[in-house]
Amino acid sequence: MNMHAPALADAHLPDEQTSAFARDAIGDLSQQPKRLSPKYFYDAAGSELFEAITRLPEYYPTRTELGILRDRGSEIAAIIPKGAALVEFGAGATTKVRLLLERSAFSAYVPVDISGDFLQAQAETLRKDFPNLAVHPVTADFTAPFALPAEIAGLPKVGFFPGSTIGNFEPHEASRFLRSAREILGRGAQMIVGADLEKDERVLYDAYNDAAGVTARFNLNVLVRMNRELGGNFDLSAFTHRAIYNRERHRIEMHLISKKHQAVRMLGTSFSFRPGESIHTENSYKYSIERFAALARGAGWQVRESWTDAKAMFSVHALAAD
Ligand code: AVI
Repeated sequence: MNMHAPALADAHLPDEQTSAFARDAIGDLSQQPKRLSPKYFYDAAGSELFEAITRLPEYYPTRTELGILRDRGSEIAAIIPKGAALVEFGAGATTKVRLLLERSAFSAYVPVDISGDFLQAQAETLRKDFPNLAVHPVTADFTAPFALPAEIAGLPKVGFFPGSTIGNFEPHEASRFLRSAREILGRGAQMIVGADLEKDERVLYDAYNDAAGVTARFNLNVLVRMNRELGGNFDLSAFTHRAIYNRERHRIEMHLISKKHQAVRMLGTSFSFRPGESIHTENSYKYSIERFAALARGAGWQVRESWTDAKAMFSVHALAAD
C-alpha cells in the first residue's frame, strides 16, 4: 500500500505537476551532493516570501533594477520600434513591465508563464490600465519552445526578462534559454534582460542572509512544500539556511544544512543526512558586463546598450538578434 497517497490526493495540484515535483525531488535528493531545483520555491507561500525579500533593506536587486528602468526609460523607449509586441518570459509583479508600457509605444503585451490563473488575473488589470494595449497571455513553460499568439505575427518583437532570473540558470541553461528566446521572437527581435552584477562580497552575503530571516524562511519553505505535497516528514527545526558566495564560480549558493544525523521519509523512500550535510537549493550567478555580453553573443544576440545604476550594482541590457 502506498502510505503517501492521501497526502498526494490532498495536494490540490494538477497530477502532472505533482508527479514532476515528486520525480525531481526523489531524483535530486538521491544525488551526492543532495540538491533541489529552485523552481520549487515558488508555491503561493514561497511567492509571497519572495515578494517580501524584494522589499528587504539588504536585497538591492529589485529596487535597483526598477531605478534603472525608471531613470533610463526614455533611452530604452528610443530603441523600441513603434507598435511592437512586448513578450515577457515569466510574469510576476507587474511593476517593472508597467515602466516599459508607460514609456514606449507597445501595441501588444504577451506575458508567458506556467501559472495560467495568475496570468489571467494580471491580464485583466493591465487591460483596464492600458485600454489601447492588446494583452495575449500564453500559458507555457518559457524555458522550452512555445508558439507566440497569431495576433502578433506581423509586429516587431521585444522580449523582456527582468529580475536577474537569468542568474538562477546554470550558464549553459542561460545560453540555451537566450537561444530559444531568439528562435521564438524571430529575426529582427530585441530583448531587454536584467542581470545582477559582481560586487563586494559582503553586500552579496547580506542580500542572501538578511537580518529578519526572510530568505531563510524562503529556503526552508521547500521542505514545508515537500511535507505537504509529497507526504515528507522533514523536521524544519533540524535544518538551517546557509548562503555563501562562491568566488571562483561567481555565484551565491543557497543550501539547507542538516543540524544532525537524521533520516527523512518521503514517498516511500528514506533519505539519510549526516550532521552538516547540505541540500543545495539555488545558485544565483553574478555577471560582469563583459561576461554577460559574451553569454548573449554565444546565444545569437548582440548587446546594443547596457545600463547600470550609479553604484554598478545591477545591469539592464538591450540585445538585438544577430
Ligand atoms: C528570483 N531570483 C532572481 C532571486 C535571486 O536573487 O537569485 C531568488 C532569491 N533567492 C534568494 N533570494 C532571492
